[in-house]
Amino acid sequence: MTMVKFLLIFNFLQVEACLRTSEKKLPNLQTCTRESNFGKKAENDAKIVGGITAENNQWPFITRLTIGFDDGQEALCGGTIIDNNWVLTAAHCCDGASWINATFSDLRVSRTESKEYTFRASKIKKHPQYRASTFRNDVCLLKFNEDIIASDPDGDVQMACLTDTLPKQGSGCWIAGWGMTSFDGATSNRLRQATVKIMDKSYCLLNSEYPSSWIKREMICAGNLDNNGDGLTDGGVDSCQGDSGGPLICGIDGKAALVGVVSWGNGCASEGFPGIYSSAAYSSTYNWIRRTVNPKTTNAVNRALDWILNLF
Ligand SMILES: [Ca+2]
Ligand SMILES: [Ca+2]
Repeated sequence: MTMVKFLLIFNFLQVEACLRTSEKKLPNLQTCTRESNFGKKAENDAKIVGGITAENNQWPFITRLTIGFDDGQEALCGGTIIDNNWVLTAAHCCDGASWINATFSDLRVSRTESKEYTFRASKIKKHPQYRASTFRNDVCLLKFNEDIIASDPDGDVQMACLTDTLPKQGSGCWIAGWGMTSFDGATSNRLRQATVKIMDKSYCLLNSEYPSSWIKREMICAGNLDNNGDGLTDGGVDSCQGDSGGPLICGIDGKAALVGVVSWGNGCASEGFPGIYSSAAYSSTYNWIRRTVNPKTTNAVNRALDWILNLF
């Protein structure tokens, strides 16, 4: 594999990741609250409200991001609501952005639905150790002055649950995003979802064609396992385009746990090239998210560490 291919892959995934539609629906999972995600109490004590029903608003915590650049170009990404005022997305979605709008309660891109609403991020905070050349720490937090949750009179918009638990090899999880075939919004698509299987790092390296040095410890491989036994992770049947920055959700203890963020991969549903996600559960990433959203939850040492990290 050459550097040229890497550059091509990089360019491709700057704007899109690959989603395959699936018959399998997101199951009933509980969503979370600010207190359960960022409160001082242990997560196990969290009071959980709301829930996801199969029929109605399966992805209450997803948001569609419009990324604006100084030259007038716009790009599309996904994001996940993790607090009343915060959304998590991929750092490569935030790179070079002059503004970012998030649309909530959205289903179709082309149509302005009666329930959807859009806010502009007031702060864009890339992970201080994000590296564009390697996609390391490809996570970014967006702050909103408005209360995202309270702004929905129907209660359909909710937040996903943070977790520091990585599901086991082969666990079934879900991804979603808005497929687009052009940046100008002329081509519309509904929110799509797909099921993926979580892979251990060792399984991913053994059964994929990615050079091992590309898969960093804060990344997660997910996709189809090698079901046909040829030594390579299987490709998908249907290919389509989705969004970087969107959620990788797993059911953990009945909760909709945000395990990862759509980051990069080679092509759509290619054999031997599972999708690569930034882990939101990896300890340093999980701690950075918590520190950034609610500095009060962490002690002075962690705040100092965060300050130092932000120097780089
Ligand atoms: Ca819409
Ligand atoms: Ca295979």
